[in-house]
Amino acid sequence: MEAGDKVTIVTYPDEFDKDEIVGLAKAAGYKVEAVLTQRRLIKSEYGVGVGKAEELRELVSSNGSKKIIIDASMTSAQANKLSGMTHAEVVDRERLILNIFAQRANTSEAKLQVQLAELRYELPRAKDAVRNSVKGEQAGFSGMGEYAVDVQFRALRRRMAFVKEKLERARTRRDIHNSERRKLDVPFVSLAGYTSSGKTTLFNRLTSESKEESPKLFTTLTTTTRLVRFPNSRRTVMLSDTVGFISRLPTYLVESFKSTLDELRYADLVLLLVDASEGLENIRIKLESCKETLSDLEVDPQKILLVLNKIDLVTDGVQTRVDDPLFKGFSTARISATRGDGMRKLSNRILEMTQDSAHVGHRRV
Ligand SMILES: Nc1nc2c(ncn2[C@@H]2O[C@H](COP(=O)(O)OP(=O)(O)OP(=O)(O)O)[C@@H](O)[C@H]2O)c(=O)[nH]1
Ligand SMILES: [Mg+2]
Repeated sequence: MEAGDKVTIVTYPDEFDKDEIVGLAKAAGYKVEAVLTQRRLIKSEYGVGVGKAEELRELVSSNGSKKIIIDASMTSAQANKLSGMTHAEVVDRERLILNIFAQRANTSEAKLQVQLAELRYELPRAKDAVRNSVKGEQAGFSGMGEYAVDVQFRALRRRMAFVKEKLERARTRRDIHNSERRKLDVPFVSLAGYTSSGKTTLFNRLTSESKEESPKLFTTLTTTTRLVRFPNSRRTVMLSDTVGFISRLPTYLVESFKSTLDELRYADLVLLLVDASEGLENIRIKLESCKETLSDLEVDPQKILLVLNKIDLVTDGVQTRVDDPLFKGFSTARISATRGDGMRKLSNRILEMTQDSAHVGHRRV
């Protein structure tokens, strides 16, 4: 994928969706030329309606877009048809997220996880191609015969088994590593939250690390774990920073990153970060999506501390915001990870909430 490519986006007529898909396109390094909206995506032959497909053809030829991003999951047949009509490459939401992950993966485990996700993306599309080639339509792998498509499909399956095995080995290594660390009798605290909520910024502040923080979505892909020492306390905790969440993330992508996200499942405490400076509607959508992912991972809600971050940007009364019914039922703390507001209170809450899992005296650190 060439960074800097001009793209035209089609998304739903909704501010949240629009901002998010533009953010994703920018995170992939594209230059967004135009954003069109449509109430329904992926229903028809071209994904978008015929009228919209014609409008797109005109638009991309005049604004020079090399790619069209469709904010939904398309079949390969739809993508091929739309691409044929508009002479631009068609990238669906899943493919876009995969592209970002592929660019960011910088450890061997993350690379394997991305490979697995890519294979999971390709497989149903290869199945489609087999089905269509049987029907004589041959969408997907254009020009291939039934036999060739079948060979391709089998190759994908074999490759998938191979990647899974390698990941399994990486996971075993991680498990051994984790159980070694567990012997230290130090509580495990994991950062979680929507992408760009400030997890790495808080991690860096608590651990004096300098991992990359950026307004781009999905800056962090691999898990980093460090020991945190608190001033005025003899206790320490292990803190992990990991991949962020996003709404409408296909399950197989979450699945592919399971070993990374497993940190959350075994954590004694999860710090769920929320960007409190956004509009309440955005906060609600993102919080719901985080809650869903955490419950998929079977994280006990009792172990969650909701951390309202970026309060330095909140202008309309921090207290009213904190008291919003949205956050009811959660233990909350408010901070500014960049300015350092609320850090002492946060540290105390972390110590309080991990007290039972700490074994002061047995500590060997
Ligand atoms: N104003 C303000 N900006 C913040 C604060 N915390 C983080 N940011 C900014 O928010 C952006 C995202 O921060 P990151 O720490 O990279 O967010 P993340 O949650 O690790 O994001 P991913 O790794 O992409 O999931 C960066 O530009 C930070 O500088 C804060 O308390 N106040
Ligand atoms: Mg990060």
